Amino acid sequence: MRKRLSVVEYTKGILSGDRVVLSRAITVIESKLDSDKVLAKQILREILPFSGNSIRIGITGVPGVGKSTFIETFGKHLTSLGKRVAVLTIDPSSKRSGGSILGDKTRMETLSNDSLAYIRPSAARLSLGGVADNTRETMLLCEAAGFEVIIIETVGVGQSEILVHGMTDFFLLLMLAGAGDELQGIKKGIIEMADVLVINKADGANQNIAEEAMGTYRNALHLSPKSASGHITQVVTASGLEGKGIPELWNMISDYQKLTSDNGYFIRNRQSQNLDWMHERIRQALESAFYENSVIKRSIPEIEKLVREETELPVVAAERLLALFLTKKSEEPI
Ligand SMILES: Nc1nc2c(ncn2[C@@H]2O[C@H](COP(=O)(O)OP(=O)(O)OP(=O)(O)O)[C@@H](O)[C@H]2O)c(=O)[nH]1
Ligand SMILES: [Mg+2]
Repeated sequence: MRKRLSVVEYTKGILSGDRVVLSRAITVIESKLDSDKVLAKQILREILPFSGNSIRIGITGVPGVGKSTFIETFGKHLTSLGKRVAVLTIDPSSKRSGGSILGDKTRMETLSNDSLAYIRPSAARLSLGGVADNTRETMLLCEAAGFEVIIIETVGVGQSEILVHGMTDFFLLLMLAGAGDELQGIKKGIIEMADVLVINKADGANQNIAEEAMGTYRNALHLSPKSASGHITQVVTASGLEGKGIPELWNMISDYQKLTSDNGYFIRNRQSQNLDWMHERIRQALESAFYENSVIKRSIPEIEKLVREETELPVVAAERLLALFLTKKSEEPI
């Protein structure tokens, strides 16, 4: 294990924008060692007053939709405006292979060589919930290090986009124009979460069907209720490859930031995201305390048997186990 710095060294390094120290602090956050968990909390507590000063943008879309290419172009546009940009990824497939992460790094080569940009893929081999916790904390460190735009990328194939939506201010869904039913393949809930639908790869021979798809989605969204933010979901076309539509998207996001700051939604949303995060942590901790409790571990097979055989109602069985947990917990370390 690489030598750890002191809390003061991490804090100073991060606040001065030292990206080597930032990376090392993120490694502490991602570590599973108990000593690192303590250290991570200390660092986070120190930098917390300096965090939050950014716009957090979630970007999702199915594999191959062009996320990496888009983020590279979008990120370059932002750095050309003098903005400091951090790109974090939540990769539900990172358990499968480290290869996709490497691939992403190389694809975002121009951006990763930009002195105003910082790219950090998520640590592999963690549960999705664990990765999400790390990403939230990493985001706070990046903000304290002076990054003004935080982009969180995830592949839209499961739960991860819901997690990303729950930790960002603005949610961008990249889509492809396809033949046939334009709405197929994308979960309805995800479309409803989006602040903007971007029909990507609107270039070359694709341009026309992208415009058509835009019209179809605009019609489909026509009846959607207005979001609590006061912003109306937009549908646009773009090309990450050619840079089309990119400056317009950034303008839209800036307008959104202004609108929601003025009407109070921006801060309210962040407050409720923080509360959700806390309650989620409580749920996770209670659940693992329950299932790791030795009394529960011993009793579960027997009670499960009763439920399987229908000699006990599932609800009653659950209550029995919970009662066991609550009465025995003082005797058992949890
Ligand atoms: N024509 C066109 N092709 C694009 C565009 N953006 C990306 N591509 C191509 O689409 C393919 C996938 O692009 P990526 O940026 O890697 O897509 P991704 O969504 O990050 O893919 P995963 O990381 O696998 O989920 C590559 O071959 C790109 O060159 C675009 O705007 N126009
Ligand atoms: Mg990618």
